[in-house]
Amino acid sequence: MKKLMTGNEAFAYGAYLYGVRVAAAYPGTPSSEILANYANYPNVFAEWAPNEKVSLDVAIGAAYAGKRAMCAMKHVGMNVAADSLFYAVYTGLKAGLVIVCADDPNMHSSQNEQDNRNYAKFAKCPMIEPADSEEARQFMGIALDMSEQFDTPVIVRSVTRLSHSSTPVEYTDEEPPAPPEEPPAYERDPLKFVMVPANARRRHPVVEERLQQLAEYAETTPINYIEPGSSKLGIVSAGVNYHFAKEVFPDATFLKLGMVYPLPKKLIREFANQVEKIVVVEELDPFLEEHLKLMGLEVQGKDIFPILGEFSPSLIRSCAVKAGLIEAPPAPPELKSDLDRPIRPPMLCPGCGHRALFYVLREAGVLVTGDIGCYTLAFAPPLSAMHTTGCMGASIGVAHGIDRAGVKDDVVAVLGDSTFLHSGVHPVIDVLYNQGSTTTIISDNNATAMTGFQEHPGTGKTIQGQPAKIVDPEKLVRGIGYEKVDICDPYDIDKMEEILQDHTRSDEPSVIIARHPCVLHTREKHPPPEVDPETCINCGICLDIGCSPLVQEEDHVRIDTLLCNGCGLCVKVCPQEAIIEK
Ligand SMILES: Cc1ncc(C[n+]2csc(CCOP(=O)(O)OP(=O)(O)O)c2C)c(N)n1
Repeated sequence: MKKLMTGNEAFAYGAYLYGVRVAAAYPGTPSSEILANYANYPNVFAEWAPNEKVSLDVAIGAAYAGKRAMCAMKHVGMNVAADSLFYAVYTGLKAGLVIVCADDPNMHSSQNEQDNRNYAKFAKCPMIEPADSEEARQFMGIALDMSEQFDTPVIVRSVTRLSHSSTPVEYTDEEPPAPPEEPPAYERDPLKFVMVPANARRRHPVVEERLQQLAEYAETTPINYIEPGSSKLGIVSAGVNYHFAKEVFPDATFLKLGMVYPLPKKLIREFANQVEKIVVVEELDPFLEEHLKLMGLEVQGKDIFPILGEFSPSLIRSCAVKAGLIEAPPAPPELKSDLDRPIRPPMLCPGCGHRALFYVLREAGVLVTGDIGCYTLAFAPPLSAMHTTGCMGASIGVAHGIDRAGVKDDVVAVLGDSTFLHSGVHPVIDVLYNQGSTTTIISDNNATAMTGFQEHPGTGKTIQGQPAKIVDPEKLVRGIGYEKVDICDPYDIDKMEEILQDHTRSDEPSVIIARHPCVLHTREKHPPPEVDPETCINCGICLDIGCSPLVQEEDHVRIDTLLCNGCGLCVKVCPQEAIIEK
């Protein structure tokens, strides 16, 4: 039977269907739902790891032990996991290992739009790229078989459009066939699995030979194929862009590449011989285009289509018309453009603890090196209270660097609880060890809120909702050696201000845990306060906390009671006492 599934649901289903029994991930849009869905299948082990590198090591360990394994991550997660990817390519495994990695063209929810196909070439690791949910299911099986046949991890690439769109998938309710028998005990094989230089030197030629063999495999695998059409135009494409390009060039000859690394040179030449003109339709980098050009083929690609952002059939069509590849289609019916829609910038939720913290930080005038999570929204006006943000875990090192550069401002690093456990622990060690004085503020809402409330080592629950040991950030930093540690609910503004002043004036490295549970998670709500229009002098100070229920009327501020969470922050900041708690 057929079932409508998102790409992420299909990756999870394919993993289960083809015998993955251990999987680990750290959440990140657009990949988070892969592990969340996989964890619902029976007789599997699934875990949220504190970061992507750990998740990959866990999956590698399972594959060393002879169990098919998966890990999943967003594209920037691969930067964190890369060290492990590179060694696993050298060691190989005992059972299939698939890394599902989801790129985010157009940066719908990311700090960059890196093209992770480059990782395949860089790490010398095969990569396949499904075009829809059914292929996402099937390619999981193909990747696991390929992994075992060639003794290598295999990367399965997704993009936001595939991960989050639904298309039909061949589905059965029956239990999948049992995975291959497990080895009775761990087979020790240090020559293969201990990557000291002497062993690694022996493994490198294996990696190079394997790549040759994979290139041969790419010639005959059914996931790479030529779709005959007009000889006037040949389109090379992979992934979701194959479907987009089919809409725009229905008559062209297509080279559909399911395997994007290594590439099938003979098949490419066979295709090139059948067509007069070759055009590569690919998002982001000219990855396929450069490979084809290196083969000496005359190819068009990035001279027609942008190197930035996400493609769509309409974008491909308009570029193709401009390049004279197709006639301009009849004008489509008038649609309202994006520009006609009211612009609604993302905002912290009413009642969010991050808002109270950043209000205090802004009022104190400190320099804030930020991190990635819901709280990053504090950079935007009217809060305007975050001054750097790079990648997860960067806040603390950057603050320490600014401090060591001799800057006189008070500098604090702010990061969330999930981010702290992902990549904040090593930088707090660095500050302590190198006698820095940086104040690190963990804005602890007891959730990985930004990506959908996934559990993490601090929440006390596993992915299955089972109770787990709580990794307490306070105990952790005290255990490392921090002596100046305070915990405060940021809604206690006076106390928060006092602690902040005490920490920033001190030369000691320190940690403040600003703890207020995420209100979307706890669903806690209080009666909304009321504005007394007679007392309100319309000074706008309350509006500067950037809380959406506060609405500017002609001569006073009004509170939208439907949106208000009743947190009372506006009551505290109003100098006129015109906002009254009920
Ligand atoms: C390397 C990497 N992995 C994953 C993500 C996706 N991501 C961004 S922030 C974040 C965690 C947010 O949780 P937390 O730090 O607790 O802040 P909150 O959103 O709860 O305020 C995640 C998983 C990312 N941007 N980079």
